[in-house]
Order: sequence, then structure tokens, then C-alpha cells
Amino acid sequence: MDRRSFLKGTALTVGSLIAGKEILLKANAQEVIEKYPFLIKFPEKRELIFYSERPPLLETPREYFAKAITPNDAFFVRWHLADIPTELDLNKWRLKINGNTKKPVELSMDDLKTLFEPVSFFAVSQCSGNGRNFFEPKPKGIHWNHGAMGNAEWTGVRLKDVLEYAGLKAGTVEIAFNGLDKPPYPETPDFVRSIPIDICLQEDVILAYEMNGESIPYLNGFPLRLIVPGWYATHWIKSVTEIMVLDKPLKNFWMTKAYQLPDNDCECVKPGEKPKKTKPITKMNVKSVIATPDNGTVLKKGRAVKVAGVAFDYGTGVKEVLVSVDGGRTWHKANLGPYLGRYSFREWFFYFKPEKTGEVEILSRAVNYNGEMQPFKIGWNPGGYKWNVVDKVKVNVV
Ligand SMILES: Nc1nc2c(c(=O)[nH]1)N[C@H]1C(S)=C(S)[C@@H](COP(=O)(O)O)O[C@H]1N2
Ligand SMILES: [Mo]
Repeated sequence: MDRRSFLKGTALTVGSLIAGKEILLKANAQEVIEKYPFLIKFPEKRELIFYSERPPLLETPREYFAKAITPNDAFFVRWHLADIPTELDLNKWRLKINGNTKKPVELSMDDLKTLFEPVSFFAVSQCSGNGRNFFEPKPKGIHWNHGAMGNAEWTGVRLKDVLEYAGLKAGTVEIAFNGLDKPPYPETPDFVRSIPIDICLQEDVILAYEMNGESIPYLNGFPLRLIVPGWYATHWIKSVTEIMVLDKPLKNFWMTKAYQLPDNDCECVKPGEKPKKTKPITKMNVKSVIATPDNGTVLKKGRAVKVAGVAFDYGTGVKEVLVSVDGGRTWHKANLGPYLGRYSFREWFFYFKPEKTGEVEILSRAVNYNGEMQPFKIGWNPGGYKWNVVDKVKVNVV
């Protein structure tokens, strides 16, 4: 793949993809996707569920979550701004660190790799809006099902080491990150987000240059991306080129208006209502997803089938996953796959041998090491964030 021109030749439109259905061009993209979901292959990617071309929005199909590691070319894609990086001369690329530092610093990729100790770990990247489609009524936003998440091994350098190299001055409260993506119109606010300094100084917050042992795909943040394990991917700024050390909190659109939750115990409001007070979205909650069988699968009576999926939380680790094959009346402990670290997906599986015919509801419920478990119901929030209800698929036994 010629990285420098990788997006050329993908100038497809929603209309042209849906064989001649001219009328669909007039519908909004969201409606088209809901009615006619389809797969598309972007450069460096295999076929993924398509939501938009500019900016690229691609979801990982459910069956990939039977495995703990999500392949790079199957990993979901989310950008906010249409003008995304599609070519880059790594020899000219620099990471700039400025603001409230002892000295402004510019580092090349070689500098990053030689000046600092490399670290690697598995961590789940999950969009705050993953599962938005399951809320009723459906909040505005991309109607992701389960596939706006993935798990990879990230390799890079500690953010803390890079910040110490530049030298933080007293009064630092936050670090802001800017990527190579740009707003298509001057009115659109650039995607710049900040993180409190105490989080940035933690050992496991890194600037990654590798994903599953390879350079990061363009669509997932080549050449360098911030990893904040346990926190929603909203904070994992892609294609980072500028790090700004701040002595005052950043107050732009992306920090004050976007990615806010109702600031109350249930993090919820009545559907359609606006919260009185909000707080930023940060840590993920405990969650499991059933990868297989999918809804509508036909099973044979008396023949065992493997029910499998992944589970994760914000970093305590998955203690157990409970599976029900009778709509929630009785529960069984699933087998867990190998432990890949506290921020990783944990595979789970359970063999189910249906003994009678008819519709069956299969449920999965994860429990973490802090005793937190997936709820059967959650309250509504305007962003459609943090969906983590017990997962459910309906199959038919014949
Ligand atoms: N530069 C940049 N980084 C970004 C974003 C973005 O729009 N621009 N979106 C964020 C959000 S909301 C998500 S869910 C993840 C998506 O990461 P992925 O495309 O690698 O799956 O990137 C995050 N980092
Ligand atoms: Mo996101």
C-alpha cells in the first residue's frame, strides 16, 4: 500500500454504492445506513460496516469480538473532521511540545524511539457512543451497535517521560492534544482536547507509534496516538502533532459542549430532557458482548454450540462472565480465555446444547474485580453514551 496516496480511488458516495437507488441520495445518511446497512473496504482495512465517507466512520462487525485481539484492518474508525491526514513524510513530521514548559521541544519519530523507554500493553479503545443504537428513544449521533470498540497491543513511550523532557513549569493543570486532522470550514472548531495533569503523569498513559506490532493505520492515528487506558477513546487523540501544556483548563467546544454526561448518580435524565449540570465522560464501565451466535441464528436441538465473546472494564480486570441460555432465569459461569492485562479484552466462552425447540434468549453479564456488574437496564442520556446493559441475542432452535 502506497501510504502517501492511500485515499485516492475511494471517492464513493452513499448513493453510488447502493446500486442505482437514486432516491436514497435525498435521504439523510443515517436513515440510509439504518435501512440498508452495508460493508465497505477502505485502504488498510478489510470490509467494515459503513456509516460515512467524509469523515470516515466504520464499525467492526460483531463476529470479530469472539477474539481478544482486534486486527488492525478490522478496527473501527471514527473521525470528527472531514479533513483527515492521508499522506505524511515521516522525515519531516515533528511532535511539538509547548506552552507552560521550561523549553519548547520538537521531537522526530527517531527521537521518540531513542530518547525514551518503550512500553507495550493491551488496551481496549471504545467510543463513548458505542451501543448508542440500543437506547430508546435513540439519541442523536452515529447509531453504533457493539462495534465501535476494539482491543490492541499498543507500543510507545510514556507521556510522562516526554513531558519531563520538556520540563513542566509550576501551575500546570492540563495537557491539550492536537492531531493532524483539520476542520473543513473555518467555523468548525478544531478537534483539540485536554486531560488533567494527574492523569497525564500516570505510568500507563502513552504516546503509541505501534498497534499490534505494526505502525498504526492512517485511519487509526498514524504515526502517533495518545493511549489513555481505561478511559473512553474520545480522549485517545489520533495523529498527535502538538502537545500544549496549560496553566488554565481548556474551554473549547470539544471540552465544554461535547462528551458531557448528566452530573448526577445515574448519569441520566428523562428521555429528551437536558441535564441541569454536566460532567466530562472519563472511565469506561464493565461490559461484555456476545460475538457469536448472532441474532437470528438457527441452532439444532441436541447439538452443542459455542457461545463466545469478550468482556472488559476500566482497569480492575474481568473477574467473571455469567451466561444465561434461558432468558435470564438461570446463569452459568463462562470459561475465560488468557489474561492479557487489566485493560484488555478478556475472551469468554460457554458450550450450549439446546434441549428443546423454539426461541431462546442468550445473555451475558460481566463482573469486574471491584464487584461491579452489568446492569439489566440503564437510564437515558442525551449523548447516548456508556451503554453497558447485559448483552442479549435471540436465536431459534429447530
Ligand atoms: N485527532 C483525532 N483524534 C481522535 C478523534 C478525532 O476526531 N480526531 N476522535 C476520537 C474518538 S471520539 C474516538 S471514538 C476515537 C476513534 O479511534 P479509531 O478511529 O482509531 O477507532 O478516536 C478519538 N481520537
Ligand atoms: Mo468516539
